Amino acid sequence: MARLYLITDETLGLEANLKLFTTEFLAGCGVFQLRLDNLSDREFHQAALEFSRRCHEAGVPFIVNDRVDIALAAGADGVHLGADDLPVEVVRRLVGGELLIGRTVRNRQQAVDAQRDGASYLAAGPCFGTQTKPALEPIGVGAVKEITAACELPVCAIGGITPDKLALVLDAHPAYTAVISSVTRSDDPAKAKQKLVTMLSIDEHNLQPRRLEKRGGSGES
Ligand code: 3NM
Repeated sequence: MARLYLITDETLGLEANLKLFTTEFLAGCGVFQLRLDNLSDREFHQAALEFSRRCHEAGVPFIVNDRVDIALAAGADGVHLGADDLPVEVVRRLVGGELLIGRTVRNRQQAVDAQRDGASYLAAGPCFGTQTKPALEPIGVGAVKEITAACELPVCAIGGITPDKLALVLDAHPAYTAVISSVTRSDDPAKAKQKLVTMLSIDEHNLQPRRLEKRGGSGES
C-alpha cells in the first residue's frame, strides 16, 4: 500500500503551480510538498501560507522543502531536507517534536543514520533517471528495497516514477511514491494524477486481475 506524494514543479514557476495545485486537485493525495527555487523569501512565505491553507482544507499533510523557518512560519506539517541540506539532528534540535522531518537518502547507511537522528520519513531515490534532476545517478529500485527493509520509518520512493514504472516501484514496498513531472508535464495533469491515485488504490486493495479461465464455463462456481 502506498500513497501519492505530490511536489511542485520548479520549472513551471510559482503562478503555474498555484494554478495547478488547487484544493480540489490536492484532495486524495497522501502528502504535498512545496519545492520552488528562485523566489524571494517574501514570495516563498506567501506561497507557503497559501498552499498550507489549501492542504489543510484538503486534509493533506503539507511539507516545505529545505526551509525550516518558512515551514514553521506557514504552519506546515513538516520540512523536507534534501541530501545536501542541514543535518537532521540539527533541525530536530531546532524544531523539537513540532514538525515532521523528511530526509532524502541514497543508500541503506544514510537511511539508518537519518532514522537514528530523528527523521520522520525518508525519501529514497532517484529510483530512475529523472528530467527534474538530470545530474543524479539513479540508485535503482533494489536500493529502495534495501532502505525499506532496513528502516521502520515510512519511505517515499522518488525520481522518474511514471504509471508504467509504478509496479516496479511498489515491489520495494514504499509508504509513498513521489512524482513531479509525470503529473505536472502531462497534457492532462488531473487525469495523470487520478490515474496514479487509482493505481495505488488498486494496489492497496490487492486486487488481482481476474484470470479469464476462472470466469465460468469450466465447472467452477
Ligand atoms: N529529488 P520526477 S529526485 C526532487 O532523488 C527530487 O533527490 C530527487 O521528479 C532525489 O518525478 C527528484 O519529475 C525529482 O522525476 C522527482
